[in-house]
Amino acid sequence: MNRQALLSASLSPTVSLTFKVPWVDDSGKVHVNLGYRIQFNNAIGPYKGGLRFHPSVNLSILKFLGFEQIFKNSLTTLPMGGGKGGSDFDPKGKSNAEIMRFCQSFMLELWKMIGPETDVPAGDIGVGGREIGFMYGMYKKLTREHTGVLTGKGINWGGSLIRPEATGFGAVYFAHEMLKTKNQDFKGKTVAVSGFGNVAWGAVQKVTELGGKVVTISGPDGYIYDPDGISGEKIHYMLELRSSNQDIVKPYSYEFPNAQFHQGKRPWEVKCDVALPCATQNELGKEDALTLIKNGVMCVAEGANMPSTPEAIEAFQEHKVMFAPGKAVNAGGVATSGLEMSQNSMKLNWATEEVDMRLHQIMKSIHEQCAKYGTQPDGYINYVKGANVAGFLKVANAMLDQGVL
Ligand code: NDP
Ligand code: 2IT
Repeated sequence: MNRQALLSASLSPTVSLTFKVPWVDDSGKVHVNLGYRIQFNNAIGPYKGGLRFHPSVNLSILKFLGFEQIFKNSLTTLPMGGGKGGSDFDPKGKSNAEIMRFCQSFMLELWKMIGPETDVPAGDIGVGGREIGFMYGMYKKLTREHTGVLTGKGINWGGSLIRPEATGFGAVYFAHEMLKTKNQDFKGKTVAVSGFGNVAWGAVQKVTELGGKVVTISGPDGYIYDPDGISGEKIHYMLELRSSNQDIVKPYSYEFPNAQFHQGKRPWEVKCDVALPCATQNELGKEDALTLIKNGVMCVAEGANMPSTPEAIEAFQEHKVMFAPGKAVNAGGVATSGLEMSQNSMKLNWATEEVDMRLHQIMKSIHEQCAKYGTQPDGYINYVKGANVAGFLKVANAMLDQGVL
């Protein structure tokens, strides 16, 4: 069989569906958004990946996210293929009832192509526990089945403990493994985090637990610099800000007067030892990378999907700064989704300690795989190469085993 032809055929998704999502707002006005689901590759398990609700969503963005998801899911060591989906719907400023009507309408189309052994969507930007609940309710009504078709479910109806924190916790476990290669840890380290969503929140919490000081968070309006560190009640306040559906971080600086708000700026100008971009794609460019390097950053670990531009990654690698890509660093989210699927199949719930222990173990194993395939003769670990090679090999071998499909 021509291996190259078979593998290059896989550069296109198996299925790429676009559908309309009509919904009615609280004033009775009808809106129509576009919904998408991309089923990219199911060589090693059912299609698996998040749903993103954000006005910037289009097929092109979902295709790159779905492609990355294939290799991320392979790295987790769990049997999950790659997919992604979402809508250009903007949840910002919408009422609870509007979000519910939108999610129900979205699922009225999506349900036909998903299932616990076929395709298992989850959350991403703009999709958290509330949205998963509304979509799950509609799926259940349409199919008359209570199954593990979505992950990120509520803890009382099939969800897993630790899933909300998992991406951020996993990212910090991975960064900790990176630091360990230099006989270092988080104690006493200054850490810059971007974003203030689901991933950023878990990362801030875990860095603080491990003895580091997080000094920044950010939103699309700018970033907060808090020299006293973002911990304790401040993390709870960050969650409150997030649940207000406003997507601005400025109010943090009114609540905690030592904190400064930097309008329209990114956190990468702050002096830090570790940088964790946790907001969105292309949020860290070459100039940001050079500023971080000048200020002595030693480790950059991507909590978000593709937040660093290719030029920024090149700069980190040229200067031998430890840099690891999202597909390795943020794989703890989907890995814990995989653990949720296992619990659903067995119809039981693991305790917090058990899920956290498994997550920690998976992140260590991903780090080992990256080091195995990415360590250069001079000892520098090229985590981008390591993650790509390790993730790809498993999928490619499975595809070759299964033939032309
Ligand atoms: P959330 O929706 O919880 O938070 C993302 C937040 O970042 C939004 O409030 C968004 O605001 C904000 N944001 C968008 N652009 C910027 C920007 N340029 N600067 C600062 N903030 C910005 O999403 P998540 O935390 O779930 O996702 C964050 C990233 O992590 C994404 O790249 C996602 O794909 C990735 N990820 C998420 C996983 C998960 O389990 N949730 C798993 C693995 C990766 P606004 O809406 O106004 O733009
Ligand atoms: O980008 C990602 O890995 C996610 N949004 C989580 C996907 C999942 O299926 O849990």
